[in-house]
Amino acid sequence: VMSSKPNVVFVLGGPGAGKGTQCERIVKDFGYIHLSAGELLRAERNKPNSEVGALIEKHITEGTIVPVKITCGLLAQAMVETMAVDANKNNFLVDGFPRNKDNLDGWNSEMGDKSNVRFVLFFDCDEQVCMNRCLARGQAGSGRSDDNVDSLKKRIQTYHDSTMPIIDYYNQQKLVRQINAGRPVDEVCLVLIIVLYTYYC
Ligand code: UP5
Ligand code: MG
Repeated sequence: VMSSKPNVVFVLGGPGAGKGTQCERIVKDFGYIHLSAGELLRAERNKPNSEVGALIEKHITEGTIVPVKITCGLLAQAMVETMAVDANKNNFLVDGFPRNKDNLDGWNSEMGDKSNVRFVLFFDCDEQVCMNRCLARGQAGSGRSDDNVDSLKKRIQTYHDSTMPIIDYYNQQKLVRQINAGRPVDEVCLVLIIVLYTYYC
């Protein structure tokens, strides 16, 4: 049972925009818990007895989006477990979600009343830069089954067709904080810190 509602910051941007890298950099100083939807899905897929592991892996390699019931369930479970250990850990960076209308609707119906979505960080990055970063990561041995040209083309297409409309939706609600993510890691991080200070101070 949640003692108080979790505060949620959604982190969106194309594949390889640097969502995970930047989230890891700010967790400590801003007291966030980082939940990557993609990481939670990969962990579920890796469980030997998962009933949805094969389904998840198919979506990951095809660059398509896992049904919200699965993803939202994993996110909600992670938040409940975190807050059960320490009720003060109630500020979450939810990285890589919601990615499409199904995700958004599912979140709103399951979590709308049980969480406070504070704002959305949008890491804006040229798609060729995104592609090159993920390919380099694959070549360096990431082991990710979607760090190859075929999967990346599909991931970028899905991002265009399905995720950009979600960013537009939050933008209309004035909830989006946009960050130029094409710069080196340290520079992006500095801009991010300024954006967060502007919000919290
Ligand atoms: N790097 C990072 N920042 C850099 C910078 N400024 N300059 C130079 N290099 C930089 O970074 C990617 C790579 O780039 C790394 O090697 C990094 O060192 C370097 P990372 O921080 O990992 O970027 P990120 O945006 O997190 O990229 P990721 O590949 O994780 O993005 P995706 O959004 O594609 O992946 P995710 O894990 O979120 O999802 C994978 C799949 O899971 C999806 O395609 C989908 O099939 C499924 N999924 C769902 O179905 N539903 C969900 O809700 C979430 C995922
Ligand atoms: Mg990531």
